[in-house]
Amino acid sequence: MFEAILREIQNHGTVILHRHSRPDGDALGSQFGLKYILQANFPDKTVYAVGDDPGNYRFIGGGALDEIPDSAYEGALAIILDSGAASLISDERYRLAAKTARIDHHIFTGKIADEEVIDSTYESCCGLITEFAMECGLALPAEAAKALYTGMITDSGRFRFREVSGETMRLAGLILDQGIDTENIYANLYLDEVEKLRFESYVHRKMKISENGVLQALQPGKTLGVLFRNNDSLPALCDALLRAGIPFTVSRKDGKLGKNVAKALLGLVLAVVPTTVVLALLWYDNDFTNLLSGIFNFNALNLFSHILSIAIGIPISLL
Ligand SMILES: [Mn+2]
Repeated sequence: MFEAILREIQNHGTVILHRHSRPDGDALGSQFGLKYILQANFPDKTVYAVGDDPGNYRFIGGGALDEIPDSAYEGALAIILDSGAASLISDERYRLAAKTARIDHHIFTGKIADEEVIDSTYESCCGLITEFAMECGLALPAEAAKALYTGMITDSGRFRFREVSGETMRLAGLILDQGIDTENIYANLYLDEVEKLRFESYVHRKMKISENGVLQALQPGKTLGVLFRNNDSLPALCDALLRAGIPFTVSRKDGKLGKNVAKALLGLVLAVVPTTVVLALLWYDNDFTNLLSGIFNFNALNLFSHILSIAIGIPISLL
């Protein structure tokens, strides 16, 4: 299924590899896996891997993304990996390339590149890249195997997801045959999961079992909001909740709106009560009006407008 893409690779001196922004293990694994495969099998070609910061997955490919000028795209082939939509692709300069190709395992929603291999039966894009190497009879260097295996692990939830098929494991088996240090990969992957541990401990502390043995819902309050704001591991956190069997909703506002409404109401009460008292006195008691006019040198109308603006201003400023 990769004949057309292989032909394009053979026909171009420069190949530039793109993947989706905010990359996960599969995006970087397929990008660097393919980079090392191409470098090992086509030593005369220039191969670049471009895109935004690899974040926690820096260990894949040593985090060494290439900084290239626009001119590098002249006459080049750009290959887009693990990207289901054009808007997700990191570095939109792939459009400058003479020819584009895409290899992806997301559900097809529209053509992006000139040549495409899209197969959503593959659990990871790394699985597709492994298939590409096998089908085209290309050598699979150990560093490529390591990158590809990492993507297979992360996109399959460490091979735990229901969708993991015999094919997933056969491809993983081919990768393992290249002699990679899986312990090192797992050690790197678990490094970024401190936030997840913290979250899980929060869930364990908060969860309650009802009389009927039903796990009660956790109220996602401030703690959840803080965790979500401070890290990118939303999928991991949801995964932890799902595994704990806890129903949940995610709100961006953390109930902030409710708090503001309460504050405004309080302000209104604080402002309206004294205002009403003063206005009532002004209305019914001429002595009071004269007294205030004497002290502040205000006439009643002036004073009334001042009090009114304060009464309206306080609740508005609290909103
Ligand atoms: Mn993927």
